[in-house]
Amino acid sequence: MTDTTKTLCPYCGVGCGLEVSPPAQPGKAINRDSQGNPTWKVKGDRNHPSSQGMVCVKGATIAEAIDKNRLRYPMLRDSLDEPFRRVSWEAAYERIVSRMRSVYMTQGADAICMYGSGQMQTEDYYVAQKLLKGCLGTNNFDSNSRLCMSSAVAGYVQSLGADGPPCCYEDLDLTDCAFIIGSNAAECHPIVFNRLQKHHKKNHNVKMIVVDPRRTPTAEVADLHLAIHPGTDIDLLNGIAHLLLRWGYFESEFVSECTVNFPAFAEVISHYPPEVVAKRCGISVENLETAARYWGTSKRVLSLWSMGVNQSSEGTAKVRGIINLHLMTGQIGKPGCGPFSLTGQPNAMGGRESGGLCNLLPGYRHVQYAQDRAEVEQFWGFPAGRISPNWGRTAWDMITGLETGDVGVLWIVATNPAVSLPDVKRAQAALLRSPFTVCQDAYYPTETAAYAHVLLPAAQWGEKTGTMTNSERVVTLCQAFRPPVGDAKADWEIIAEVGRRLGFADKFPFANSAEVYAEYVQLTCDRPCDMTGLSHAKLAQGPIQWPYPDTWANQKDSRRLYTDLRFATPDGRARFSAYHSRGLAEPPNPEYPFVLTNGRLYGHWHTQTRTGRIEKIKQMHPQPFLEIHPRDAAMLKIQENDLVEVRSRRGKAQFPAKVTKAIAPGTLFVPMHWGALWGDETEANALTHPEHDPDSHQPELKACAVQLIPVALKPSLGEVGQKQEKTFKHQVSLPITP
Ligand SMILES: Nc1nc2c(c(=O)[nH]1)N[C@H]1C(S)=C(S)[C@@H](COP(=O)(O)OP(=O)(O)OC[C@H]3O[C@@H](n4cnc5c(=O)[nH]c(N)nc54)[C@H](O)[C@@H]3O)O[C@H]1N2
Ligand SMILES: Nc1nc2c(c(=O)[nH]1)N[C@H]1C(S)=C(S)[C@@H](COP(=O)(O)OP(=O)(O)OC[C@H]3O[C@@H](n4cnc5c(=O)[nH]c(N)nc54)[C@H](O)[C@@H]3O)O[C@H]1N2
Ligand code: SF4
Ligand SMILES: [Mo]
Repeated sequence: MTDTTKTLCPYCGVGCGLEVSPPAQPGKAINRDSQGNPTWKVKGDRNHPSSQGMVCVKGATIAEAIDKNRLRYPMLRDSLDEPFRRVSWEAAYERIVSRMRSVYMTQGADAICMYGSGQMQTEDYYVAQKLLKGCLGTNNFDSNSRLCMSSAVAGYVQSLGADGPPCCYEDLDLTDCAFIIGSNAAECHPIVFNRLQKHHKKNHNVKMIVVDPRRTPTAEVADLHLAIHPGTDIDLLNGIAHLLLRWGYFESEFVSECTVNFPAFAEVISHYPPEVVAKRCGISVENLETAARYWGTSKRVLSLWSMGVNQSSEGTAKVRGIINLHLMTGQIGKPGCGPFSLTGQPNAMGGRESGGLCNLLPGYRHVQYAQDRAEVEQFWGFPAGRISPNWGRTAWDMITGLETGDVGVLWIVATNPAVSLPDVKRAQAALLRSPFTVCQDAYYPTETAAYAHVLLPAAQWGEKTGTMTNSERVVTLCQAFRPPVGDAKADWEIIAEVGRRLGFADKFPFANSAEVYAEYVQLTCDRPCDMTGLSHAKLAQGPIQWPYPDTWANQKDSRRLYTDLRFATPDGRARFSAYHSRGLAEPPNPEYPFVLTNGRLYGHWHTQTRTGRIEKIKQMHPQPFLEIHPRDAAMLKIQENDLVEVRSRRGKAQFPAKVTKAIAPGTLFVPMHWGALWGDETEANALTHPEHDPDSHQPELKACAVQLIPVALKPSLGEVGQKQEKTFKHQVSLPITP
């Protein structure tokens, strides 16, 4: 085979296009990985509009992970103390269907939950929504986007009337000022960041502001780094607004014609004079004024944000605070400016479009609106009233539901909650009590597999064809280039088959994912995310940005939303929000005097299921660490590389110290990537708490109060976190090659 297949990088929401070709090609040397093994050749797709041929280390090395430690066959056990045994699909389906039926009969539909992920393709998401929300009549489908983008969704919906980032990557080349808040784009969205940095370097009057408690590689290159205390973003945003108003940087015509609620906002920001704000945020008045001046004097300000904003108990208010600044300065709906959330996962956007959260329905609809429910019920052919008007269980509510016995089936797809949920020791204890957990993953072992009764092997990237939407609303067809390993199947196929066996054969007639997509896009008709003009056949010719209604013969200009300055609200006006700052849910105190934050490193992806198996990346990031300011380190007599125990009210973990001025005094940072399989007591989430935002229900993963204890006589440093995979008590060894 010599064919090159076009697809998308399966990691981050930048959504870089890739070209993949087989290891052996006529006339060429066999392509090999760093270990000398033949491997698929992956390079950037120059024709992809979003990335133009660029890739980062994760995209470039992805092929090295696709055959290692794969889950190849369905596996089953009756209880968690038993070893798994390999079974047929027939037996696995039979077990799942009979359990779902009995739980449905005895506890009701709301005892059944599916926990999915922004790494599912849109087709997978859609079939899952139809099964849970339509066939079963429970809204208990939530995804890890609850931990990721849900505050951005709530903020966009409340301020602009609909979800959907209004900007595009071209704005990175056109802006006069990039306002990067709570995002370490240099490590987490590298190709977006490179593009911005190029523009910044070339144009000396272009400004870059970074708001982050750490001096990250992103902050390193900024003109202005505001190292605010964690959780003081609303003070800062209101403080910038205060100065803009005071100095007259204010688009009164736009505000009066295109927005509502400005008076309430003006009242709130009157309480945020620079002296008060600077003190609360831990920055100088001068720097605060510089930020406001950059905002006021730049024609086009582009805000970029990610988890430092969203993962907060006031995440929605932070997002709306960013949007407020764009509204008061009229910086929206035009080239080079606007509020632009950087999506985390490759298809978190597709998940939002297809209704993949417990409060959403396909086509940017909401479970609480009667008309939205009625439209979907009718389209799916269910009687009126089938879709519940209530939010289903959020990711964390599934955990508390296991604790109370209200959850009888938990079906986990493409996420590793035994590492990634907050207060993960509590989450693990709840999973241990689960009467029936299905874990559908591409890899084995994962930390979550240890809590499963059934393991279902998922075909992963490159083994199934489906679509994903990136941060700038570009939809890419991710084409299969090889068959699934072992008995693995595409996620949508597995979910549809369970649906058929539960008695809904007529609802899942799909022969392939193109048919699933063709049905799904109809539900976007006349919605803000209208993509009725898209199909697999059309996307096979190249990626397309939405909106893309079928009334468009060819791509029109979908680069920016709201260019007519009419918003998706009933009256067409955007809404100012008026929030006072509430601060952290768990502020430091004398007993727990430090604020611990956490996040990502350039090479690793989340819980390391892939990147932990790639040599180059392991060498890049050999072990976890704790960033601590020299002053705090001196106070506690901690030296570089000393092992330190970090304790919160919920748990503890240990890390070698990295003494650095990149972190502010009083704040600490650890990476999130080291779960139980990759280290001893190196789980960031053993420390975090589940307190969440009241609107988005997104937990405040980014901050908790901790104390530090230097560990004197612990194992030598080299052993910490460097460990390769541990084996579970009852792990079966699975063959690596078929
Ligand atoms: N290399 C890599 N890239 C990834 C991923 C990965 O696992 N690895 N994951 C992808 C996913 S799913 C996501 S969601 C994104 C996340 O992308 P980012 O949000 O950029 O990544 P994080 O490192 O989680 O957090 C960003 C920053 O928030 C800062 N922060 C903490 N508290 C606060 C606060 O109170 N205010 C402000 N302003 N900042 C604060 C932290 O110091 C940190 O530097 O990355 C995506 N890209
Ligand atoms: N402390 C702390 N915790 C966090 C965060 C943080 O910043 N700090 N960030 C949160 C955020 S933003 C996110 S997005 C989450 C991420 O957390 P997770 O979603 O738990 O992390 P991943 O490692 O990406 O897990 C994805 C799983 O899907 C599997 N997989 C890959 N492809 C497929 C497929 O096609 N089908 C199936 N069925 N499985 C597949 C992988 O093998 C892997 O096990 O973590 C959250 N948790
Ligand atoms: S920037 Fe994101 S999408 Fe692009 S190659 Fe890197 S991980 Fe993949
Ligand atoms: Mo994320």
